[in-house]
Amino acid sequence: MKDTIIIIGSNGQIGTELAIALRKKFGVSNVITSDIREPQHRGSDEIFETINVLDKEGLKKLFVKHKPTQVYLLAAMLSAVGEQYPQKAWDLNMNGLLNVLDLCLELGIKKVFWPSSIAVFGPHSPKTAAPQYCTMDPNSIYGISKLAGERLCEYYHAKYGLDVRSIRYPGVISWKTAPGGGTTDYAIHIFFEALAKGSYACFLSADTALPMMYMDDAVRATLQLMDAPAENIRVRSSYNLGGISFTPAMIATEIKKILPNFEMSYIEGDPRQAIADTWPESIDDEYARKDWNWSLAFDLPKMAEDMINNLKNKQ
Ligand code: AKB
Repeated sequence: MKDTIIIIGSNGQIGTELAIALRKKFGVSNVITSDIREPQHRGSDEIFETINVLDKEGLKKLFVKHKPTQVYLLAAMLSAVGEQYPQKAWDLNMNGLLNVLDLCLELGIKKVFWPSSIAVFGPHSPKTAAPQYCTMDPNSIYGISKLAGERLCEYYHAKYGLDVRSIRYPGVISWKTAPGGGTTDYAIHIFFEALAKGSYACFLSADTALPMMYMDDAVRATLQLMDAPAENIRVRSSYNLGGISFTPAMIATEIKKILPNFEMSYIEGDPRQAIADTWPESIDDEYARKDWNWSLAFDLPKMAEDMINNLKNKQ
């Protein structure tokens, strides 16, 4: 049977690039993108639908119209913006997921992708090589909603047999689409400002190490997970994905190797520091490696070089 895919939240940082990759793999007309607003650019043969994931009736009509075999739900409020609007973040992140899971059951849609995050870890989780299973006490509303979402995914799989798959993304770094209000966004802004101004004032301290990943790896991981045979998927909550662990000081050093005049400074007292301080510095992804042959392609130098080359070409 041919696959038809709906991506919800396709205008965002990850959605934009997943849509490109999925259209390449499944064919342009078999991938329907959707978001609460129209995209800025759209190919003439691309199918786009405006949808609010909280409008369950509208979502049902969308699913009935296109009869997807797979749904990718990427609409979410991220960690930094979530702290400004905790109730809205909870509503979007939880009820959006519940709407999709329930409609997939009702309409017989078998396969769902939903992203979790390193934000599910908390102050009592191991700081380094955080394992798949450990203490998890997130204290941002985003992290709390992602952890609850993971439990729902596992529940819908165990109770109803829904083939839900998920990844705990680290901070994802990319140049095509701006990030949407996360704590790890500094690692993207730094490249834009290095090229535009030659300097960057970082809102995290020089030694705050966090797990990060280049978009090419994040997209490849998502497709690999979704392609894996169902019997290989041992984790039905969400897979740890390690990526690269680095600090603002380390990424600044890397950028200086390519742009020697680059200057980095640090701003104290930003609320995103408190969120970052509760997240692990690095993640252990042995389950992803064993279950669906995951391996990372971009290290820090390779990622920095690719980011700068692509951003220069874009200018
Ligand atoms: C954020 O910083 O909120 C996101 C994430 C790590 O999930 N990039």
